[in-house]
Amino acid sequence: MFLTKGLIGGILNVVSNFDPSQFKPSPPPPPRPPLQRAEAHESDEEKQFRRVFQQLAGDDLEVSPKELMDILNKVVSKHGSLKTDGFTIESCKSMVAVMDSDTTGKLGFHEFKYLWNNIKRWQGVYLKHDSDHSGTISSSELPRAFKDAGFPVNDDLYKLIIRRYCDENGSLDFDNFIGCLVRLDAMCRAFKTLDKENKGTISLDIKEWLELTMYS
Ligand SMILES: [Ca+2]
Ligand SMILES: [Ca+2]
Ligand SMILES: [Ca+2]
Repeated sequence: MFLTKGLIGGILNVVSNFDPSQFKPSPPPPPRPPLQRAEAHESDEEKQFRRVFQQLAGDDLEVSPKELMDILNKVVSKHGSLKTDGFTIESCKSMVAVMDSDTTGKLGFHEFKYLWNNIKRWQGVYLKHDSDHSGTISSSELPRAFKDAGFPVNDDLYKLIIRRYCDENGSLDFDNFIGCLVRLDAMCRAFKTLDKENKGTISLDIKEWLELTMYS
């Protein structure tokens, strides 16, 4: 499941104006002024994100599922508007698995940066579409939120997502919302990688199918 550089580049370009320094767990650095942020060079941003990454990843310079769980739970604990019962180790293992392009079992710098940019973007989508400020995305808020996140999925898939990710009241809390979108995004990218001629169909043998589904 190797990702094409162009695909990642295109997505990173869309979200390149976020400020990674805001995600340093402790102590939080002062936010940079908006003008400076807009004019920052891509290379500076990358350097700055690398410094943050080194702190989060530790000596092995890779983010394990446990490290990812601790980081995300630390971040969401500072956002009262994001309702969540916390990211579980299972959901973090799954996120690492679907993002782990080079199969190291952990997230390296580029894998983590891609995930982090998406989570930041989807956090904005979550807050924007929580119309009733309940702190969760209800099944009626879900279609617009997913469309805004870049995934206009059909009714059958919505029903399936609700069944799999929503609680008994039909609401999606923040960790489930992120877990669902990370998986949806990864599965779409996996499909596109396998659909080399862009035909809209792929052909897998049992070995390829199991490799794709068992590490996800
Ligand atoms: Ca580590
Ligand atoms: Ca990896
Ligand atoms: Ca809501």
